[in-house]
Amino acid sequence: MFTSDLDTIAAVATPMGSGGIGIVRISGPKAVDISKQLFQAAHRKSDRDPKAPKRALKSHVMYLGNIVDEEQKRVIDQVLMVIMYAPNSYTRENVVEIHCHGGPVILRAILQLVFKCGARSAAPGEFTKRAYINGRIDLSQAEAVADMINAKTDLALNFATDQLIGGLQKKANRIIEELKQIIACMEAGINFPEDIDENECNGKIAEQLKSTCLDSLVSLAKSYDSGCLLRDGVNLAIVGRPNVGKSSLFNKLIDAEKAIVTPYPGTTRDTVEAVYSINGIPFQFIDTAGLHDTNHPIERIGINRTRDVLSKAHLVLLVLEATQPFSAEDTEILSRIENKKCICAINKIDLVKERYVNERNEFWKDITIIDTSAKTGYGIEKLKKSIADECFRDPNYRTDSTIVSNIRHKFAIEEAADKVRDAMDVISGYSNEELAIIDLNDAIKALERILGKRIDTDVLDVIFNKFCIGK
Ligand SMILES: Nc1nc2c(ncn2[C@@H]2O[C@H](COP(=O)(O)OP(=O)(O)O)[C@@H](O)[C@H]2O)c(=O)[nH]1
Ligand SMILES: [Mg+2]
Repeated sequence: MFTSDLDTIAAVATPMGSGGIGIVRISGPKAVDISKQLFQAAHRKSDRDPKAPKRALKSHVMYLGNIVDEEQKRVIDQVLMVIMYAPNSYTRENVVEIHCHGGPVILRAILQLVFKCGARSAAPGEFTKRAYINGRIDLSQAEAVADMINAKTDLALNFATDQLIGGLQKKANRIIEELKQIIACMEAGINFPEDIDENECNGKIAEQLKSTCLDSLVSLAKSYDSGCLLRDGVNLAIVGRPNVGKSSLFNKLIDAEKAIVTPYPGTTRDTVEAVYSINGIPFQFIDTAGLHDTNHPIERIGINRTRDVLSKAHLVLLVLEATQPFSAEDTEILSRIENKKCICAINKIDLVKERYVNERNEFWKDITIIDTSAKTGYGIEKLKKSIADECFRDPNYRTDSTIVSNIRHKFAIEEAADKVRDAMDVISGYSNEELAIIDLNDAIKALERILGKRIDTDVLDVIFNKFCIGK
């Protein structure tokens, strides 16, 4: 049976507020012994008679009983308790879960008792770290657990779940296998040169490296931009001249009357923010005071804030007014957007039969323009769709594909891709094949780091410190 020489850890696994139930989790060699010290099963005579020998509780069965502090002769709570014997548990160690009533005082009291019986407080993510150390999951899967817990939308959850069930692991392992086979083939060429037509073989190897390894690595690395936006959300700043309807559109986009709207220019003094998801993508919409020049001291502060917001924005919604021609002021605003991704809404379309915006310079050729009316709701759904599409223009992006959303994975994949490119250069230059094999082995090592092989303990600490306690 699997044994671990690690000590025994415990933590509250549920949030520390009030709730229907709360769970104290214990993992390690002393977990079962601790459970015997503090748990008295309700329907077992042996537990009620302290002199009777205690029979072992079955694995993965919930038992009703009391948590008793023997020293103080006090029942703390009536609970359900389950033991999961190693290796059939989350950590692959003996794990005990005490499902008590969900109050912070109860949870704290039970946890203190567990500590008194011999466990120590778990560090953030330590249960998952043990699952990784004890070989139940690889590092990419452990990281996915944190992403799942922190997922802000269904879509972000989908990608994290894909990683947890081994999506990235399978891709990395497939490429590692391909690389190993190619290395074996090249080594055969070195050892038995007379059996192999070198030109033909080199051509085939370069081709194979590109199609089975490099292309996949490049597209995985590219998915990182989308992955980050999905995980952390997209900052979208709404800018435009005063009174064009920025705040009105903001309210429409988030389906709430959050920003103040009046007919008076300069109403929005400070930035107003709201989180709202479109097609499963979390957006942080930011209504701004605009970017125009003003002598009003309060408005000027708001406009400075707009500049900060703009610098952090992933996407800009430029609002123009359909009743007015494109002006020098709009050109000025455009120049401040610089090279950010941008969508344009021509608002107040309800007031005109035909809109302006004739001046299509270079800037406009890539910009999606949507006619809207914040007053009637015209074009709002189309605008939402364009906003979501703009973030994920990459044709490789599909909702069922594996997406890299972790910078550690991205760096490892890029390093592997660089090494494969180096090897391809060596092969096509007919130089020393052994050098190419070294490059390909380095590519394998980089990919294995994603799965947690040969990884520094410092890196592990950084990864698991981001988890919550009890996970
Ligand atoms: N007719 C019409 N009026 C609008 C529309 N959008 C906003 N307004 C009005 O325009 C004025 C300025 O709107 P506001 O959202 O405060 O503009 P902001 O200064 O750009 O934030 C208000 O009186 C709004 O009711 C629209 O699509 N059609
Ligand atoms: Mg406003």
